[in-house]
Amino acid sequence: MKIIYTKDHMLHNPEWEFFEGAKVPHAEVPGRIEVILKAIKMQKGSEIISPRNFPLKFVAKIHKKAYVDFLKQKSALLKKNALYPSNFITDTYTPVLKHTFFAAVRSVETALTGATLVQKGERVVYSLCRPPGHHAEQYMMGGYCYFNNAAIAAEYLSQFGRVAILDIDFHHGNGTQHAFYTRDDILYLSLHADPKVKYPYSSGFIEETGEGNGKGYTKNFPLPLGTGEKKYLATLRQALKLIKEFNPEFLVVSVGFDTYINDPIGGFRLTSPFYEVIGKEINVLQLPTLLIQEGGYNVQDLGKIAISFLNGFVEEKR
Ligand code: Q9C
Ligand code: ZN
Repeated sequence: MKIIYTKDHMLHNPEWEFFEGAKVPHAEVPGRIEVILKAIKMQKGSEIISPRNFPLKFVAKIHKKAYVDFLKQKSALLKKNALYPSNFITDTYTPVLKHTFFAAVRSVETALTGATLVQKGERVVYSLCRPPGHHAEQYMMGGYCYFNNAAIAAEYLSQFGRVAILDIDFHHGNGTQHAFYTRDDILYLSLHADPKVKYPYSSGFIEETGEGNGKGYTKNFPLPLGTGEKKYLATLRQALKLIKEFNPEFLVVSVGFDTYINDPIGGFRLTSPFYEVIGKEINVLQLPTLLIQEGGYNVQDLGKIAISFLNGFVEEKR
């Protein structure tokens, strides 16, 4: 499998976030991607590719220019300390640092490089994006996300055919949902923790199903805290059935490993071997598939979780 990766993500290195009034160590750390990369390198059969450069016009398809310019200027102004701007930001978890803009652009390029390979006929590509993207709105950063990598990749692929997005991060992908809320050529399906109790709180409810032309092309599957593998699998199968019916040209998966039983900020009960089951279920569709890294914060276990997930996409020899 082709893996898209750049060490440039490490330049974005937030130390703290503010959670319910307390200053706590930041969960979205460079080690997350480094651990996954290390585990992949220990396996045979993967090819690590650096992302190439893309013009900012691809970012501008999803994000407002004023926001893109703001992030660029703020990043450039900073020396060492992190900043929580009072504008263009949804929460207190998503600081701007000196290299945040650069790292966020490279993360988008990691997704877009994967998208071009899938478009050219690669069956499955894994883009090791960091910072993550699915909470980023057209004019706002939030939830550790700055630019919406999955939405930008899906928008790119939609030039060539219909796209389904399956979001299996623990949190609802509010930014991705909103990017395509009125469109019928991009299906957005998300399995996530009940937003009544978990981030992003304000969206991801079952009643949100799209608007205008997009009516029926968004579907949310909120799940209670403590959800285990049996219920998760049954729900995943419902989502996959809808993707099959939609019959897309491409599949983009927002991959979060914060559904893991020992994730420090999650609340589901999935074990590492179960990620292979998830991978296998998705792979049954046999669609040109772009895997985009989103969350997952148990740095110690991310390597084995990712390998388990990728094993689901390995074709059995017959
Ligand atoms: N200190 C993604 O998984 N709330 N973002 C965390 C814990 C914010 C998660 C509070 C969660 C955002 C991409
Ligand atoms: Zn998440």
